[in-house]
Amino acid sequence: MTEQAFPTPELTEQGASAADDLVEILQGLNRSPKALSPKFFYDDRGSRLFERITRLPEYYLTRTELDIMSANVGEIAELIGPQASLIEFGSGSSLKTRILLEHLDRLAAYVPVDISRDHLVAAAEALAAEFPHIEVLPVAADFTQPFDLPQPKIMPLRNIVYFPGSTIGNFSPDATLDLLRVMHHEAKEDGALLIGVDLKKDTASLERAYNDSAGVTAEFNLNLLRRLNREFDATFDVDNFEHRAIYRETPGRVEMHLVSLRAQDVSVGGETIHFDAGETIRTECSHKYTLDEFGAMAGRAGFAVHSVWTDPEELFSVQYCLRV
Ligand code: SAH
Ligand code: AVI
Repeated sequence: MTEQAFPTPELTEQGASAADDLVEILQGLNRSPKALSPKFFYDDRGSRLFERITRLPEYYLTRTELDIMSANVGEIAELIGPQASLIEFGSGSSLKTRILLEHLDRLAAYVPVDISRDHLVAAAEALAAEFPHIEVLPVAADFTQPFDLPQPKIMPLRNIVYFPGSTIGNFSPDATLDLLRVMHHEAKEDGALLIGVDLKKDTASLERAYNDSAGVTAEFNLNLLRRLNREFDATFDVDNFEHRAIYRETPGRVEMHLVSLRAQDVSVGGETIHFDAGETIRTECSHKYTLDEFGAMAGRAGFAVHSVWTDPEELFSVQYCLRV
């Protein structure tokens, strides 16, 4: 095969403005109970902290999904077939994607979509250097908002939407359905979705995964306040808050909170926000599924689960879903 070297990846940028972000942040902090979208975790430092989380002994998700991908990539590549365009939502450092890029037959293009702009650019440049024969077309966008996909130079035979990491778990049931419908649309006719979904399990394992002994998840959570100080003119004293992660069996999700350790007033973008002692900001929900629950959700969005791969302990699943 002739190796074609593509130029340095050109970024397509479609992010919300800082002013829009501030409006959303203030809405979340004025709500009762207070809540912020987990998408605000991912500034450059947040993305780097997440990378450290993925290597923690307690955080079984990443290594289990990597093992599932490595064990089954031959079958996955067969199902995807030749000359597909691989569109990844929330690509981060594209770690798991490398397994696919090594095995997929004549990929038309790889389109990583992520809100963490600088981290995305660095990951896309590294991938383009490692895989010079694959066109890498990074898109910096909030994938919950409408965004356009760039046109690859090689016409894809089909679109494969890739959504690893169980990032789908970070959305409420309604938002999950909306997002799966966006993916259904982007997969187009004959397309498919390849998705990583974390599975329900005992409370102790789940709470350990989100309360690691080295305190990296706590710092990831608290970095949200540091980010608000850096970028949104906020005055959080980070020492006045602590990380909490608990699993709620109903509805089946790990919740991460930042707990105010005292009554305090904090200024954010010029507005005063009051915290009672013990009051929390919910910063993330990480929903866990049974295979049946996810299958039903995918079905409501117009997908049929074609193949499911899990690890021997059934901690995590990778699912290949066809458009119906
Ligand atoms: N796919 C990687 C990273 C998962 S971390 C893995 O499996 O390890 C979640 C990723 O989704 C981060 O890179 C974060 O920046 C991105 N992300 C979170 N919310 C997003 C949103 N609304 N729009 C675009 N990217 C988002
Ligand atoms: C990206 N997402 C799926 C991670 C999760 O497990 O919900 C983010 C994370 N939060 C704490 N640790 C990791």
